Amino acid sequence: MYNIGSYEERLKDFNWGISEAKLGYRKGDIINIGEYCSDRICRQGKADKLALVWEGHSGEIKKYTFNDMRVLTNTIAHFLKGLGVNPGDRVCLFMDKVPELYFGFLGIVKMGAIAQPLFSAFGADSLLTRLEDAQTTAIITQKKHVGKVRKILEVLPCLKHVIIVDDDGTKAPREREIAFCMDKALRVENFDIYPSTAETPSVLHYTSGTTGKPKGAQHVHYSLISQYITANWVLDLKEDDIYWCTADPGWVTGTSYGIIGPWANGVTQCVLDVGFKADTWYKFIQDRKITVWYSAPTAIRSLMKEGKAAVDKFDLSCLRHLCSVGEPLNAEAVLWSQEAFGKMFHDTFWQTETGSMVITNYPGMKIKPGSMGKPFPGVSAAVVDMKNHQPITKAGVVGLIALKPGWPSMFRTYWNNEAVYKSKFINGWYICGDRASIDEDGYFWFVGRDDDVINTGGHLVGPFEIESALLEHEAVAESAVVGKPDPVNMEVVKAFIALKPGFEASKELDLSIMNYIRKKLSPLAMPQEIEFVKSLPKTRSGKIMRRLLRAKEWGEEIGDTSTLENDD
Ligand code: 6R9
Repeated sequence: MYNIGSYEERLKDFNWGISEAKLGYRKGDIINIGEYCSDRICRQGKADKLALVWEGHSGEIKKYTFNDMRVLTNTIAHFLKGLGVNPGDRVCLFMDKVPELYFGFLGIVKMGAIAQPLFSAFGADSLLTRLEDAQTTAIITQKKHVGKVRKILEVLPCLKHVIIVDDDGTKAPREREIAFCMDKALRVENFDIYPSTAETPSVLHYTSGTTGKPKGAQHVHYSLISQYITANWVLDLKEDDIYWCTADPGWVTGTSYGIIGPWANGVTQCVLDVGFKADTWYKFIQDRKITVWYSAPTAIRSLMKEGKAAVDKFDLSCLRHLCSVGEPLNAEAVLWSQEAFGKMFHDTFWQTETGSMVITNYPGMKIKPGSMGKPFPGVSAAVVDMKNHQPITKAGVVGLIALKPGWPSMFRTYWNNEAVYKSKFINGWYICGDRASIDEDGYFWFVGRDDDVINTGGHLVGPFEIESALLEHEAVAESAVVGKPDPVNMEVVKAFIALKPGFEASKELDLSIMNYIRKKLSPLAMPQEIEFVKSLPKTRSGKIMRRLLRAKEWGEEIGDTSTLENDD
C-alpha cells in the first residue's frame, strides 16, 4: 500500500493542514527544521535508529543514529553561537558530501542562522559572487577546498570565520580560520534551539538565470510542511525504508530531499561520497539494501549506457520505489528502468524556487513514460499562454508552466533582489520559466526552458556568468554561451568566441579558455566546445542573440530575425 493512497481521493480533500497535523504543528507554533529532523524523531522513540549511513572514497563507513545527529547538530549550533554567529546570519556550507555537510546544515538552522549551501566544485569566482551577494558571515569547509576561500578572503570583509572540519588544529591557524572536528568536539547534549516560526528564513540556495548574477532563492522554516508531505507521498518513505538521494546538498534536491524530507519522516538515509560509476552505484544499492532511490536523468542515462549486464551482476531486489528530478526524463529511460530494475522511475518536476516537488508521478498512478505527471495535491498548476498569461484549456497546446502561489515551500524572495522576484509573478501566477503542455488526462509534458539557462546534467548554468568570466580571458573580445544537445547530459555548454586582435584560434587556445573557466567557475560551466567566430549576431540594440546560435545547435527554425543587426 502506498502512503498517498488514491491520488484522486487526496485531491478532493487536500489542504496543507493535513501535513501540519501529521507534524503536530499549529499556526503560530515554533517550527525549526533542525529540531523537527532530529530532536522530534528522538522523542518518537527512534533515538537509536540509524539516521545516516555514510560511505567515503576508500570504502570507509560511518554510522550515526538520530540521537547522534541530534547531539552533533547541537554541537555545531553551539560552536557557531560561540563564535558570535547571530540568528539571521548566512553561514555557507562548502564541502564534499561528508557527514559534516549534512549535520552542519541542521546545526546552522538550529541556531537560527541561514544555511547557504554551495557546490564544492565551484571555483573561487563562483564562490565570491555568491558570498558577496549574501554577505556571508561564516563558511564551513574542508582542507581541500580552503585554498579557494583563501583567494577571496581579502575582498570579503564580511566573512569573519572560515571553519575547517578536517583540520587537526595543531598548526597555528591562519587569519580568520578555525579548526572544528565534529566527531571529536565535546558533545553538546542540550542546546537552546532558536525559536524560529513559520516565516523565519532557513535556507538560501543560489540558482542561475539568463541575465545578471546568480540569484539567492530564500526559503523559510515553514517549507518543512511541503517537504515532509511530498517525501511521504511521492517518495513514499516508510518506517523501514533505506533511502538514497544521489543529489549533492549544494543543490536544492540535496537539501529538500537529501536532508529535510527524509529525516523529518524519521527515515534512515545513506550517502555515497564518491563520483558516478555504475558498478560503485549498484554495489552501494546492494550492500546498503536501498529501498527508495531518488536520482536524475543524466545518471539514469549513464547507467543505461553501461547496459543491463552491469545491473545483473548485482542483487538489486531491495529496490522498491524509484524517482527522478532535474531534467526531462525521456520515455526510453523510463522503459529501460522497468526492464533493468523491474520498476519505472517516477519523474518529478520542481525548482530551487518551489522548494519541493510540484508536478509528479505518484506511486500507484499510471505512468505515461516521458510525462512529468500531475500537480501535487494543494498545488494549483497550469500552462498559460506565452503572451497573455491566461491558462490554456485546450489539451496539447504548449504554454508556460505556472503555479498559483501559496504552497508552503515557495521561495519568499530572491536575496537582495525583490524586483526580479516580483517579475516572476504575472496575472496572479508564479511563472516557472519552462514550457510544457497538458494532455486530455491532465498529465504535464515538458517541452523546454523558456530562457537561455543551460541545463547540463540536471545542473542549471547561467550563460551570463560564463560570458562575463570569458571576457576576463586575455584572448576573448566577446562571447555567447548556449546549450548544445548531448545524449547523456541533455545539454553541454558551448561558447562562441570572437578573439581580440593578435590572437589566433588554435587547439591550445581552446584548452586554455576551457581550463580558465573550469578553475574560475566550475567544471559544469566549462565549455565542452568552443567555436571561434568573427563576430556574434546581435540585435540592433546590441544584445547578443543567443537564441539564434542555440537554434543552429539544435537544428531548429531560427524564427524572427527582423531585429538582427548583422547576419554572420
Ligand atoms: C529541483 C531542481 C529547475 C529546472 C526547472 C526545469 C528543470 C527540473 C525537471 C526539469 C524537465 C523535470 N527540471 N525537473 N525539466 N523535467 N522533471 O532541479 O531545481 O536546479 O532549480 O532546476 O530544472 O527547467 O525549471 P533547479
